[in-house]
Amino acid sequence: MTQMQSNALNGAEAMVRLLQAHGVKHVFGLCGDTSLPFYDALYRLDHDIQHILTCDERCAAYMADAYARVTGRVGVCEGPSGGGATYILPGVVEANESSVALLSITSDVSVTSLGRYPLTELDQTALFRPLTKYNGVIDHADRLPNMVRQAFRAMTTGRPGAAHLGLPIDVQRAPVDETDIWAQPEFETFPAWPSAPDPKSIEAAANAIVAARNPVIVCGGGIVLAGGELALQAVAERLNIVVATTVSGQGSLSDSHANHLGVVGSNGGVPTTRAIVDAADLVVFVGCRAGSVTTERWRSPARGVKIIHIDSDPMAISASYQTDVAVVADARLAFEALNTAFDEMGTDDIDFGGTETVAAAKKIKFATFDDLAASNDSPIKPERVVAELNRVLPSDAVIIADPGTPCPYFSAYYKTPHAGRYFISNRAHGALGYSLSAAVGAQIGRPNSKVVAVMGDGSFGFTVGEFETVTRLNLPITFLVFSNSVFGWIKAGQKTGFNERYYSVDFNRTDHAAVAQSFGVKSWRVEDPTDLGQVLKQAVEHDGPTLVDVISQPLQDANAPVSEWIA
Ligand SMILES: Cc1ncc(C[n+]2csc(CCOP(=O)(O)OP(=O)(O)O)c2C)c(N)n1
Ligand SMILES: [Mg+2]
Repeated sequence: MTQMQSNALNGAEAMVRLLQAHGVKHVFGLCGDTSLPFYDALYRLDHDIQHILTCDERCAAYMADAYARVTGRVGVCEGPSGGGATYILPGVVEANESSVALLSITSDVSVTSLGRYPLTELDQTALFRPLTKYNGVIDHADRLPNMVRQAFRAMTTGRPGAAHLGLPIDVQRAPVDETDIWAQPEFETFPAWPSAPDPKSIEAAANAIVAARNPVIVCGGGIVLAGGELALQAVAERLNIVVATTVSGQGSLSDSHANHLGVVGSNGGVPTTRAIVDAADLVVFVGCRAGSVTTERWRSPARGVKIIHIDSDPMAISASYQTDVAVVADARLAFEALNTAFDEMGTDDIDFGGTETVAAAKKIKFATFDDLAASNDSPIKPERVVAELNRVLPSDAVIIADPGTPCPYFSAYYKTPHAGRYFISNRAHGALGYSLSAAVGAQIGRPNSKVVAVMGDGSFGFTVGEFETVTRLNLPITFLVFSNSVFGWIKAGQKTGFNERYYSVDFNRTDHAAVAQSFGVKSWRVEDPTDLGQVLKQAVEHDGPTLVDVISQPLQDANAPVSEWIA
């Protein structure tokens, strides 16, 4: 046992105090041997951090990720060395590549035991290196405070992202000077220290926009992350420009806004909305990587179209398209600067006819959707599910959509009445099994909102164990399963791209309602579409966790808003 100096905390206590100093209120995680001093510090010290015990470190990271997305605060997860560290990785990389501030703390074997085969030894620094913006195992207690601050600075500034800190058990026991416990207050939320654009780049962007014939703005996640919704709306309205979003960019404008075209790209886009991007002579990408899904494998927009790209991360700009005007800046500050530039230029005589274009495209898009949504066929069509949920959910509901049927269907057709963060999908890696646990983080971050997780039956199998956490905390989340007993997205790929050679994609039907019920989740199974509306209403209004198992049309047979199964 280390002898403590009088003005010293031990490393574990210092970690708790530093988290507290950075405004952390919730930590999601799972215990382990090497974490014991840290847990003991959480037990003994007086603080306002709530630890949420999970059933799997992967789920802890997904919870922290969704918590960060709905609160704008740093999400924190933790797990033990070895297996805990390897299990936590999927959530860390998802957050990092989705520009979400997430701190992953993993305890570690003692520094002094390295190389002598202590149980769970692993090179954790190497493990997390490609997944994080900041990463390090704290090899000496004196370095602990500064490394925590570095992690928070990296997560919250510039392009936000994930950090990993390894916390060896001997460092948890070693003394740390109390006077070194302090935090930079701006790092509680992200983006911190947002960067304003170079005025020359704004002038060039404003000139290029007013000179265009058919400009379209395509928003990635950057607008909502930066809180730039109102500034975007002002630009869109004053010039009457079409605004489209990526899957991650949903909420940049309200879905009911007349300039909002909706989601474009191969997952959630439809031919009529793609045609509008294809007709553009100028595309303004904002907070968007212009990756394969958004651009339909870099075909929409076509090469040669004039591009303005606004992003806080210069690495995203001109990665795929030669760019005419690059604006390296926070999306909110960039749009505020554009508004000022347009004020000075005077734009009263400019009208790009965006609302008319959007109205015409949406009429075509929703005509087909509305027909299918009214169908009383069984198995139940995904369109019917989206339409019924849209009817029963309150306007501030948060939807979390997994890959498979949920992501394209909710992206294309669910209408969120407000701008802001009301839709979440794990689009960086699209790993199955995100929404069930992400819903826990979202519900804890927004305790007064209705949170709904929509998943395929494949995703259900990945993280079903987390229902224990849900019922232990009695979170009033509604889970919806598209039960089609198939990895439908992949079967659709085999159908369209491999001449219907179906191979190893079908599986047994699970009684998801019975499984969830056994955890204590109030559950229903729905086979008849005419029952769906009233069951969903009951589920959504119940004051505890609920699940609705929908026997649904397999994705490969549906009229999915997907143009490329191999994204
Ligand atoms: C962890 C992980 N493994 C594999 C995949 C590849 N994948 C993408 S969609 C999909 C099928 C999804 O099946 P399900 O959840 O049942 O939804 P459905 O497509 O049937 O609606 C798979 C396997 C993935 N996204 N994530
Ligand atoms: Mg399925």
